Amino acid sequence: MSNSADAGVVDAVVVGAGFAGLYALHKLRSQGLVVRVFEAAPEVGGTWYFNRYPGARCDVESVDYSYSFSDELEQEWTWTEKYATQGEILRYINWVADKLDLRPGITFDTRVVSATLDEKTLRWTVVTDAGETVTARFVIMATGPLSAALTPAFPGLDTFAGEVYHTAHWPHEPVDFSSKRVAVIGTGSSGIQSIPLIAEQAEQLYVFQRTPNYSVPAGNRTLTESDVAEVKSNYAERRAMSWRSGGGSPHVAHPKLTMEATAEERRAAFERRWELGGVLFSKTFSDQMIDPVANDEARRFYEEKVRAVIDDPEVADLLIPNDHPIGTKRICTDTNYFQTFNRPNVRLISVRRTPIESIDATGITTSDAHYDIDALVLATGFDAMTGALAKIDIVGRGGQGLREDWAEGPRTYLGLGVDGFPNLFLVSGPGAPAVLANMVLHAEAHVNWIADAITHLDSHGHTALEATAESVDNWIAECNRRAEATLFPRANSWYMGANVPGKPRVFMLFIGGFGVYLDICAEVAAAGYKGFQILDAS
Ligand code: N01
Repeated sequence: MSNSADAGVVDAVVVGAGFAGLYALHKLRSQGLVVRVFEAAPEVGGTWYFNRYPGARCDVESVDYSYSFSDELEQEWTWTEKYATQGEILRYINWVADKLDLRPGITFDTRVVSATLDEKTLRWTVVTDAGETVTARFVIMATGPLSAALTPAFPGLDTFAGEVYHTAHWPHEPVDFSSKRVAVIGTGSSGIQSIPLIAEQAEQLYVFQRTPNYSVPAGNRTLTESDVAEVKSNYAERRAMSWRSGGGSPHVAHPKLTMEATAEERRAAFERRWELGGVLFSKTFSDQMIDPVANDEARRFYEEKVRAVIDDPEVADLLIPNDHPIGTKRICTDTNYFQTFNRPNVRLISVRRTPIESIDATGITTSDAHYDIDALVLATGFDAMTGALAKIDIVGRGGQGLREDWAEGPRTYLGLGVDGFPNLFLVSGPGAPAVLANMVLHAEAHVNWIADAITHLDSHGHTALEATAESVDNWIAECNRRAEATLFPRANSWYMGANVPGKPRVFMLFIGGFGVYLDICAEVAAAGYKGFQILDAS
């Protein structure tokens, strides 16, 4: 049988051709499996294909947010900036896809609509929106934790006569906001990255903020030849540190706890992290996300820095969060975000004070005003972690749907397997560190684990692996126990499902650290896939 994008009976179906899906194709194919990948977009790239809004960059350093499995890839590709733009990351992904000849295994412009288990054969029947049916022994969901964009149900949104853009579905042709009155709704990472650039173009920009967010300057810069040479000569060491770290990047917290350090040491440590830039500020000290006193030290340093760059103290009051500890929502990574509010053409509107009531043909009406606009940008986020999976009818044992199974919150073992769904594997699913870690390394780790599990099954003549209900229950309890020991549950974050009306409030991630998590996964495998049943088709 050919290992191409037209086989109807395959070993594995992979859903998604982002970082995770592409690596899954490469890895499983190199183990001799026949693999089909389905991708909704016309091209590879996943999140980096869709999120092409102005200012879109990754908040993990480029040299770390790249595949580690091939020395050749590491040595041949040269990143140009500390934090890569969406465009550069997409070029990298395309380059890898070409180099590894991945495209022939991918069916583009095609969504998987259902995956149904045959309990007797333990094979899956996968159906696409093109009407194609494929059967596979393994289904690998590389659908991404942040791929189901969320558009709030603002009354009248569909009557707006101007242009509407969602940051996660940005057009491919350039959008010109010059001479336009523009509104941005949402001040998460996507809003905070795009607002400064839209402000430079627009005649007038209205920023509608519901919850202020913590954002630390990226400190982005061009990488010099010597920067690149140093990374390339030490890549193995850099990766080794990343694999052992809390978040998949080669940075370690200060050796002391926050309040064990002297005031000078503390300040110097915060300064160093501020210079490093972005999201890593939440890991300056190891107790920062556990101890409220430690967290408040970081928050006060943060507030001082941010107030210093905002001209109007009342605007600063609105922009500085006061409802959640710093880092309990992902810290945003910006370039000139707060300075943007010093511009005469930018106005901040607090949706908490004056809620959006409706949208009409001409603009946005809040409880106290109407704003005439020509263009509307929705930077309103995602139905994270579960949204993309919920769009697919995944039907396991006894006709049980995954959506129904997860009605009270996602249930997984290790974020990899689900009871009742043998040989269905999630990549970076709920219950894994996922978005708390470097997603490229995380995807590699998951795919490697899945590939090893397949080898184990094959070498022992077995058909399938299925998490037991008990191991799922225990893993959820473990994730909850670890989350409750931290400050994370104090925020109404998308980690908790809090941004989607009606979504169950559960902390959806494993918070014990990337290195610790990888050890647990390795122990499970070494113990003969402890917590999984090993099954044979009847
Ligand atoms: O989405 P978000 P995002 N009325 O959910 C607001 C990754 N990412 O796309 O906070 C008014 O964070 C909402 O308000 P509130 C990264 O992991 C990474 O920005 O719910 N406002 C919030 O302000 C990130 O965390 C990068 O009160 C409404 C905003 O919309 C994740 O993706 C770049 C509203 C949504 O913010 C998500 O980021 C971009 C309503 N009805 C994204 N509904 C980098 O690597 C929602 N909002 C740098």
